[in-house]
Amino acid sequence: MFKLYGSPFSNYHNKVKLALLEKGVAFEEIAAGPSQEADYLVRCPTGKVPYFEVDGTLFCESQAALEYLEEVYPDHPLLPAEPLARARVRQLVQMLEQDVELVARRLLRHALFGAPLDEGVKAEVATQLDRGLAAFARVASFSPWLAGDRFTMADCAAAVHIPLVTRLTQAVYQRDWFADLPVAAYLEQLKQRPAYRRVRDDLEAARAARGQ
Ligand SMILES: N[C@@H](CCC(=O)N[C@@H](CS)C(=O)NCC(=O)O)C(=O)O
Repeated sequence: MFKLYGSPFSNYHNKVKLALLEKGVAFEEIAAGPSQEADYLVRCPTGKVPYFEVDGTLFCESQAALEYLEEVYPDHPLLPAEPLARARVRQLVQMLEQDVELVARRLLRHALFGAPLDEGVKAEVATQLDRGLAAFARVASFSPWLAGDRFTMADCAAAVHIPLVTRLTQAVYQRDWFADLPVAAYLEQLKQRPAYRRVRDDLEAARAARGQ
């Protein structure tokens, strides 16, 4: 049984959960971390969420989990069959995470928890988002899915990262960096998928339980 440790508040946790649900893989979801405590770091070396356990072996990094799931559970594929098409899906995931999500993440403590935000950081993030989103827009097809006519692991990433990036940037700049992309229709189409609805419903329930 695949064990998913983390929290429905984590977009990276939800990316893996969405892939598990899309593929129909049985899994156990266990509340955990993040933490820099020594006993947590033994289980998850980054101290982040999510992390995973398969037959007693622990590992972390959401993309490693998606690749593992794809190899072990080839049914309901989240990668195309053809190697170059696979490379283009992986390119989308990496660009979205490295050049968009990780950049916007620098706003998170301010946008969600009211921590101070340095004006220099604010300006730097805006510049990097302009570049990151422009690059992403050059390769994302939205026809109707990110990499074409099949739902892929790039959509597992986009489904959870786009709403967070939108939330963070709206809070800090009152600007929608996705305005030139068909993101509203894309998110609407995601809602037709039971796996995505389950991930969203679990997040809403967790927020309600916290009074958010
Ligand atoms: N590259 C990691 C990123 C995981 C990540 O950033 N998780 C966040 C929550 S969404 C976290 O645990 N943050 C706490 C921290 O950075 O200490 C992955 O793909 O799993």
